[in-house]
Amino acid sequence: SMGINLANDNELRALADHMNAAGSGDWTAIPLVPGASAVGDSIAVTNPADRREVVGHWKAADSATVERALANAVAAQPGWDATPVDVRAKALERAATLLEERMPDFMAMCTKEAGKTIPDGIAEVREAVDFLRYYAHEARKHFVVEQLPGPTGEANSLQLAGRGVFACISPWNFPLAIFIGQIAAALAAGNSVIAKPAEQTNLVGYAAVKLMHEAGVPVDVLQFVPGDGATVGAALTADPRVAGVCFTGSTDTARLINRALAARDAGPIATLIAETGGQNAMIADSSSLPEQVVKDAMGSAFTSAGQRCSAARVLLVQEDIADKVISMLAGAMAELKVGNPGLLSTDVGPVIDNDAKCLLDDHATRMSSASAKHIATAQMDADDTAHGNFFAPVAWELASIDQLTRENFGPALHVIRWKADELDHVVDTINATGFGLTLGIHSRIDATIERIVSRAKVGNIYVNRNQIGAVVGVQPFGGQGLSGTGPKAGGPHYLPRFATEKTVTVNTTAAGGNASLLTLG
Ligand code: UN1
Repeated sequence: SMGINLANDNELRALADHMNAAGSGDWTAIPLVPGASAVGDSIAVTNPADRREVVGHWKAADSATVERALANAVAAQPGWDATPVDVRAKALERAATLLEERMPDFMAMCTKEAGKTIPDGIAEVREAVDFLRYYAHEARKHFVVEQLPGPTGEANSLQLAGRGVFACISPWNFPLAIFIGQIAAALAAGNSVIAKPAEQTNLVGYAAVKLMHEAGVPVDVLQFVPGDGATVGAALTADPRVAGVCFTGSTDTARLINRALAARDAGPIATLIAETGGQNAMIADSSSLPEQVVKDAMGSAFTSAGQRCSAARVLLVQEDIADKVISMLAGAMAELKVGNPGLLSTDVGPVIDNDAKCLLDDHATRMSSASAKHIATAQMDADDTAHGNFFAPVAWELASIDQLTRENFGPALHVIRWKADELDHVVDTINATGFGLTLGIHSRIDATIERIVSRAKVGNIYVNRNQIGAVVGVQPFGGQGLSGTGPKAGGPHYLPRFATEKTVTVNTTAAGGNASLLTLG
């Protein structure tokens, strides 16, 4: 087993039992749009670990519902923007407390709808809570009138306000954490929000929005519009009433959204905040510890079944230690437990759906015809995995990172050897992928670490540890190039991007007349 170290095993077991009992599997999700009339057909949601199990149902928003949501959001936004920042922040903090109280229920939903393991479910709820508290804190910091220096006879100040209506379009791989994180940031900044979850995870999204309402966010200020990208997503991004889009997902979809925003011929120039894909590498030199390299590479590649944009896809090992690392990797992969994500003993659960599995199967086929050398495939118990979307963790050895032509979103790791004089070249080949999200470095030579850090064009660098699981407020997360627009989620520059800025300059001399009596702040 990959080694889940929690302080108290009994507590964890109790949480797991409670979680599995809570998962009654009768959840529903419908649009949450005040004043909208009937919605369409009921669509079944099945458990990714066992497609025979229906865990709930959802109904998509039709175009009239989207139109109603837009009208509601436009009408509600000025009032929310005028609400004191402390009131907005307190609503987020109440939501954080409610989420903590209901952790087992949300974990159960994450497991049943998204195939999350128990440790992943805990991390998911924890991260959502952290986002709520962090953006509440950041809002209180940023949404004050800031006095700026100026010449005598003049008073200058700067203040932030919401942009208007934000569309938050979020991914299935963090159906609670990223979903809530986007919404919390947009709301904290004084925007009204129309939230569209990934189609695979409407149930978690619906429950999260209900909880936000319960915490005090008005129902017109945060609306929920489930549906597919081609209808709901396209309607939102084309509409001039949407001032900004916050998106996490594939690079291709981000381009699609960007084109839709650019094609508008009315309304404001819309803001796009996008967090997208990666081709993330871990570099290990001959001074690194093979045991630690293998542990951290596996943790980064296979946790969450590799379904993180931060996940390691490529392990670049200096040739002196490559044979040792590869044989230890094969040995450790033989110990992985793949199967039911609701069991504490499971390391790797299913991938999200059959399409995801097919893409990974295609990749495996391409790897075998591309003269990749197979290193290892984890064992799967045939009975445990027969009815789910399971893809066994796999590792291949490649000659070059150029053999990876797309992001493979699952538990697939690729190992490449490099020679002592190739360090700069290795970093250049990683940069040449165009992605720039996470990078792992394993070395005990400071000069080597510094050389890689300065040359790499990536957003998050992790040294001598794993390269996933960025902590909100501590490790601001986000990349560059094909990996996203920035600013980093969970970082100090994130909230201002959701806001407009207003500078006020007042003549405070006698000639300024009454204006000099204005109180600024
Ligand atoms: C994503 O996978 O879409 O650091 C991004 C991490 C997470 C990654 C989130 N914050 O692993």
